[in-house]
Amino acid sequence: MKKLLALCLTLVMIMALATSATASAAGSDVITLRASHSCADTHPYHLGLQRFAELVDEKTDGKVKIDIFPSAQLGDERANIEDLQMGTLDIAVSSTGPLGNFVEDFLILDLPFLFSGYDHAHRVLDGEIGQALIAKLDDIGVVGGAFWENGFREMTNSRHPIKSAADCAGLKLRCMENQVHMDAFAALGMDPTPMAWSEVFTALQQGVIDGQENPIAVIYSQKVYEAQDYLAITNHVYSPSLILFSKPVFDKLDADIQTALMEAAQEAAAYERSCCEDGESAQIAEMEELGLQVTYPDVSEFQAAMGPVYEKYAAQFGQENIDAIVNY
Ligand code: EAX
Repeated sequence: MKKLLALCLTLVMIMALATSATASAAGSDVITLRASHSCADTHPYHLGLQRFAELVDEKTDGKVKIDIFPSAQLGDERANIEDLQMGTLDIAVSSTGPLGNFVEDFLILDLPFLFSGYDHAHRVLDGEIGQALIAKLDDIGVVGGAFWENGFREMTNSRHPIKSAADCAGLKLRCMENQVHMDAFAALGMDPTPMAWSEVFTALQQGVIDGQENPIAVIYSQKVYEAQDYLAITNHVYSPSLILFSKPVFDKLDADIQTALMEAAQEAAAYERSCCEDGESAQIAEMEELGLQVTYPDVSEFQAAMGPVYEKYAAQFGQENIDAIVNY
């Protein structure tokens, strides 16, 4: 039995080494790192990774190449994080939504209406509050490169237009695997249904769920409007993303390559964020042209419904930590 266990462990290690950071044919000295994300190859995650790859190529004089795999080809966000921990995936760009399942402190970022706008979110995440969270990733076998962006999340559905918070009641809404989001949507009388992103479009088409919520760049690039009739601009949660490295892989790289990866991750952040923000208005207008009915409900009603959520999470995170973000 012990021999069998030893053999299995050996096989796992060989697979991890073989499937992760790949030094190509002997003598070429080129290291190829595989990068995964769950969105379309026109989404800012992909554009940001392309910019990241260019910067890494420049900073390493061509010694490190980045192979990008979009559309959850290498797994959804939660699975990607697990693979980074094991060293079977080198790099992933993920929203912070699933991260709360690995580092509970990240859940504070998911509180509805916590951030007043993009500038506020960037100040917090790029300042000591965000950087302290990134440092905690080391404990779970992941190296945080930099906060990138997913964006402010909006609601789509196919039952009826959302013109007020009351219109949310009864809607079966797909959400990320994130307890704060589930509590927030339940507070609006919705039926929050956690589901991996790659399964959502089919579930919408089949009517298994009534709607979903995501930033405009995701709704647009994934053509969610082809499976939905209504879009409500609620900005109910600001969703950060992160470019993440596998710690088992990262720690094996030379110091100069580690520095190049971290610098490229940080330098690509501004570009990736602009790709999320700059296109929003035009993308909303184009989707409206394509038949999506867009509403702009009074979000103060949504905020008022979040009282119990803030009460619950003030006890968990500490009111002083919530205030520190709100007032940053
Ligand atoms: O990270 O799962 C989600 O709704 C995420 O926002 C999406 O995959 C982009």
